[in-house]
This record gives sequence, C-alpha cells and structure tokens, in this order.
Amino acid sequence: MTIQQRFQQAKAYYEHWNIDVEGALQTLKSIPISIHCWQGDDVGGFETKRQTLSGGIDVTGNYPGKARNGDELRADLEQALALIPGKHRINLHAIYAETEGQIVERNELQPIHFTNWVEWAKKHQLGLDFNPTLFSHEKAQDGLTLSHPDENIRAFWIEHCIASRKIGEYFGKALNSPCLTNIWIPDGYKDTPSDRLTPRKRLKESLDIIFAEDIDIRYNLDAIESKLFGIGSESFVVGSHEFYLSYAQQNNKLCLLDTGHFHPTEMVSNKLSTLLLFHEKVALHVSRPVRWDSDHVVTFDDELREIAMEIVRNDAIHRVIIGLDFFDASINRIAAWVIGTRNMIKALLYALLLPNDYLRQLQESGNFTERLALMEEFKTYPFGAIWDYYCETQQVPVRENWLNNVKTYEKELRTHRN
Ligand code: RNT
Ligand code: ZN
Repeated sequence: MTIQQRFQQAKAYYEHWNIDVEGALQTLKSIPISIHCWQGDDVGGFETKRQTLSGGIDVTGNYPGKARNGDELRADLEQALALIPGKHRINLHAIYAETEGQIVERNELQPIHFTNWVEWAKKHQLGLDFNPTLFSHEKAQDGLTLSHPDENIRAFWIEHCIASRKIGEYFGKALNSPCLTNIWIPDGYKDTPSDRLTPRKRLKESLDIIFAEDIDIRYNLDAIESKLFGIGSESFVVGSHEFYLSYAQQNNKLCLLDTGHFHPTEMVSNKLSTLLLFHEKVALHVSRPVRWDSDHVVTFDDELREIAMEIVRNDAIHRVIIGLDFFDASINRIAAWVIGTRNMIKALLYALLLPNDYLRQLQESGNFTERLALMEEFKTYPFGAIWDYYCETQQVPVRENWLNNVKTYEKELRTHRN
C-alpha cells in the first residue's frame, strides 16, 4: 500500500468520529516551532573571548562535529530544517553574534552583529527569536546578574537586556514577524539564604528599567523565564515562578514556562489553562527533564502530548508560543534537533486528531467511563499513517528515512570538522 492509500484508510477511522483530518493538517502547517540554535554547539556561542558554560546549566557528551561558527551552525540548521515538516523559527542567544573577530561587550551588541542571521532567515523564510545571555561571562561568576548587590554589575546586565530587546525589534521589523525576546537569568544561591526579599526586590527594579524602554509589540514581545533550581543555586533562585508570574501579570509581559523548571511531578500541561485565562499569550520552552533540569531531547511522551492537547483543546495555537530548549552533546546534534522538533509537531497532530469536543461533553455529563475508554483507544488509532502522509506532502523524509540524510551529512562533515 502507498502512503496515500494508508492515509485514506486511516482518515476513515477518524472521520467516523467527525474529525476533520484535512483541516487538522492545515492547522498543523500554521503552527511555527521556535527551534533553539544552541543544540548545535552545546550552548557555546561565537564570542571572540570564548567563555566556558556557566549559570548552573550543563551539556554532557562530546559527539564529534559541533558547529564552530555561524556558517557551520546555519548549514547544520538548514540540514535539520530540511527534515522537519512545516515552516518554523530559529531562536538565537546573544552569544551567537558575529563580530568579525572584534571583541564587542554584551552591553554594546547591536543589530549589525546579527545581519548574517537576518539575511539567512529572510532567504529561508524563517522568523527569529532572541535571548540575552546572562551566563558564561566573568560578570556572572558570582551566580548573580540582574539581582547582584553591585550596582555596576547590575547596570551592565540591564544594558545587555535593553540592547537585546532592540535586536529583537530589528528581527521583528526585518522579518515582518514579532520576535520573542526572553530573559532568563541564573541568579540564586547554593545554600539557604538569609534574605530572600532583597535580591528579588533588586531583580524587580532591574526589570523595570529594562522594560521602561518602549518597544513596539508589533516587532518585539518580551518574555521572562522562571526556574526552580540550578547547579550551584540549589537552595534559592531569585527568578522563581511566582516572581515572574506576578511580574508578567502586573507589567503585561509573557510568562515563559520551561518544562524542566518545576518539581519533577509538577506539570506544565496543568498550568496552561490557568495562564490562558489570565494572560493573552504564554511562551514555552519544551524540554525533557530526566530527574533534574537535564535538557534531554524531547520525546513523544505523555507530558508532551498533554501539553499539545492543552494548546489544541483550549483553542490556543496562536496564543501559546512554542519554543524548544534541550542540548544533548552525546548524540548527533542535527538528529537531536530533528527528533525533538518532529516530536513536538507530532504531538500537536496527535492532539488535533482527537474527538476533543465529544470528550469535553463526556466530562460535562459525568460520563467518565466513556471518557477514559475513548482516550485510551485513540492512543492506538492509525495516527502514524496520517503523520507519514503529512511528512510526504511537506516534502520531508517519511518515518525514520531522515536518518539516512543525517548520516550522509555527518560523513561529509567529518572530513571538514574535527
Ligand atoms: C536554563 C534555561 C534557559 C537556557 C537557554 C540556553 O535553565 O532553560 O532557557 O536553557 O537560555
Ligand atoms: Zn529554558
């Protein structure tokens, strides 16, 4: 049987439940995923004065062939994008600036340092998102940045964040699609603090200064990302969930929820409906924590599907900004992007192919038996046939065939990179 025939057969199963399969594929096509560039080089960046990774995050593994500069990283991204169905976005960090060998301090970064990325994004019709980098830097060595007691250190990072928002604005204007500029800071303490309020007060004040600069939301959207703990900040993180939730609410900013930044049994899927009730938009860093915030490659697991269901069922596909955040250096980095991104898209398709209205009615009428029965049966519906058809119509390899492309690319790459 051809992919097309298998699709027709599978479609009939879903149509029996009044599920509009073609409509679901159209919707899926319109959902961009913001793919993080930092999986390609282990969150290294291209600064002239290279710094080792800090901030309580860690990348393990030493798989050969990581990208060493902008051209290599863009080539690798192009290879990954060719294996992922749909049109997406690329998420950059300030450390991916290209300054032609000049040392440019982070607080002095400008749009001009990102023109290669913008030209490339234009050529490939990609949107760009952005993040100031408040780690891997001598001024972040104390584990404190925007909440540092030293006014000069705070000022440096405030300037960096303002510069970043302007770079975001430039991306948004140049590419005609608003850039999400997300601030994440590592600030916290290894051991029990004697004062939790003062650092949080300083963070609030720093954010107020950063956001005082009025930037048009048609071009740049601001997000703030919370965290529970990091390596070296086990006992206290200044930018906690409550902190940013309150700040975002009061100042009309986007809350960014990273799926690795909560207690192991605390699920982001369960938070989305609440955020959607009180905020116009929500942003995500979809990651996979394994026992801690380990940033493993996203798999097609229960929580990923549950997140996708929340987005689809709550009619929020244009209100939840989906970004990925993982970094695994123990496997082929291009494969990591492909696996994680394809899984995110697959989960959205899975959610779009459920009888969501009917399931809702069952719950409202108290019919929990049928609700459970159907939710379980749909897990083994011929979903794979619809996914294969989508990949084929989007002109990307079907099923595991993409692995051959990655292997060929890897062979070529091994002769150039060492
Ligand atoms: C760290 C945060 C943050 C980073 C990236 C590199 O715990 O998740 O989003 O992973 O900015
Ligand atoms: Zn994150």
